[in-house]
Amino acid sequence: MKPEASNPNSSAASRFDAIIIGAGFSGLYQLHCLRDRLGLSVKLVEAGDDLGGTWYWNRYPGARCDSESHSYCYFFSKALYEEWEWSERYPGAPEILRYLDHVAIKFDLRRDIQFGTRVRSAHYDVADNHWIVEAESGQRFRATYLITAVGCISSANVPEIPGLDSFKGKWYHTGQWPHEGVDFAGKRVGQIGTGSTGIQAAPVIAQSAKHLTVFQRTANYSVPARNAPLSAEFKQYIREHHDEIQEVVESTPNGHPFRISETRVFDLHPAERQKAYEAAWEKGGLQFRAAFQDLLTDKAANDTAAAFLKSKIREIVNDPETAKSLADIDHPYAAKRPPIDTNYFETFNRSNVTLVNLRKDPIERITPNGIKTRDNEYELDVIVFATGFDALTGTLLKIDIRGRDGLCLRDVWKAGPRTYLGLQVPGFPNLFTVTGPGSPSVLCNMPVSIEQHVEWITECIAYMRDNGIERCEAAPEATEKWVEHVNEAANATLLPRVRHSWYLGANIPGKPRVFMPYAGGMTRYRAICNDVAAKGYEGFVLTRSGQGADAKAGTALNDFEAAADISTPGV
Ligand code: NA7
Repeated sequence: MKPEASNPNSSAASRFDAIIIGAGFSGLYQLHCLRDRLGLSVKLVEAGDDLGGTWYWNRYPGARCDSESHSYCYFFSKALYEEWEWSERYPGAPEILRYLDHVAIKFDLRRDIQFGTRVRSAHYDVADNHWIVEAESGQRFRATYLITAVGCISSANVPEIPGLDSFKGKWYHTGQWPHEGVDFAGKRVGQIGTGSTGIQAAPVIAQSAKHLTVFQRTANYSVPARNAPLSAEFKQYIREHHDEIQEVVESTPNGHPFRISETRVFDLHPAERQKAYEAAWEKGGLQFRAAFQDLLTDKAANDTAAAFLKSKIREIVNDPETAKSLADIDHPYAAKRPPIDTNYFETFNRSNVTLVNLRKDPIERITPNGIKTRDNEYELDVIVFATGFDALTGTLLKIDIRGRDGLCLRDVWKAGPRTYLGLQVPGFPNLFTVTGPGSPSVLCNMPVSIEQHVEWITECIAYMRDNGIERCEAAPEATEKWVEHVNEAANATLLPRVRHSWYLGANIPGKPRVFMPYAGGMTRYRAICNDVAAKGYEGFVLTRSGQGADAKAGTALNDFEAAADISTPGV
């Protein structure tokens, strides 16, 4: 179908087969699949002025991906995989943007993307079986299928600390970083937050700031990333081993290009275990987690990793009080997102860096001149909020999404997100969510999760069109069962035990505490999704033109239980 002409000033809706929201990894591939494989008319709308998704916004100092570059990319095109050359073990934000630009050029994607278009609402019109998507500008689009590709960590969280308005200096959130950069030379900088972002940013900010004060609420583990330029041999290995690397990322639970050891912590004597941890520390990055199979399922096993990592902090950091605060970690290793770093703990040995332990001396307010804690006052020129995101649901719920019978997604998810496979929500026909809550998403190397979701959605839409199906909607029973399974998978790990985790929504005041990502592992999840599709989209209500619902809601229910052998870790 040919789209109607799109006039940004017209309130009449432009019609397409599909609207995609978001031009990051998900949206770009979804556009390619729907337009070039299925031949649909597609419009992709994006709030930013260019593509990149999370990498468009997150341009803070030190912004770098924690997945290794040869796995942080698309696998669907072998030619693309082989022609692109990564320069370092982990790709920095600018290199990822260059990669996505290359993808957009190679597949001629930009012509169907409208930038600078933030979606305000998406309402389902039952009579017409169309979604009406409205931008903040008032421009409207109509489409049969609506695919949200809005990212999991795209809604910046600036905490409500009293007095921010009175601050005379400048402040920035890492997730909304000015594209022209920030000059810290001669500045007294305060950084709030020590998650993955803060741990990347602090060492870089410290190099140019006059003084950096890091405000730490929850101490965090970190493993050296051991980033380095890729050798010519490794680049050649990447070029020549697309299939093998793809096989590994698609058959490991978290989508990374290395396998998790099958050894359990207590299979080894303490001295051998120490050697294994030392070797994993030397390898660096997220590979540390792969040292043992049971780190995320057995607390006693995890305690040994925690003790090792805390001892490393004490070894690296010279000042005993600072080391004590940095190593005072209250949660199991990797039960929150495990950061990796380049000289994070070493940064606290610099004479221009100070750590403030907010557990002992909490922030009271921001003043015109800086930050006032209970016992001290810190004079600052710049405040950097590395305070994370309203993750997984925040961006979706900012859009006024209404389904059948006026159902509002904000109401439906009041007590926490409920989805079928993280892909659909009952009451919202033909609305598909790429890496939505209830799918592995942030527990997996994102592009691997994304490719699986986008391909599944594409095949589902192809099936609908081949079979004269107008509407596809998650069935309530299948959704209930899936939510139960998501909880069961989470409870088989240590992850839900961390009370201050953003996986649980705990970083956002008032957000319901629900474990949002699927912790059963990408491999298991992929098998479940394939099985659902092979059985004619079990658990979805499919409606043919002029007919009633072809519901297959009941039949999938036992299958999760069969797939749900969660005795092997999924994270
Ligand atoms: P995170 O992991 O949510 O980290 C945010 C940090 O900010 C964390 O240390 C928080 O402490 C801290 N924080 C949040 N609010 C406050 C307030 N009000 N006061 C003091 N400290 C606060 O976000 P990141 O951006 O680091 O990482 C998100 C993902 O991006 C990451 O997993 C990667 O996938 C990329 P808390 O732990 O809540 O006590």
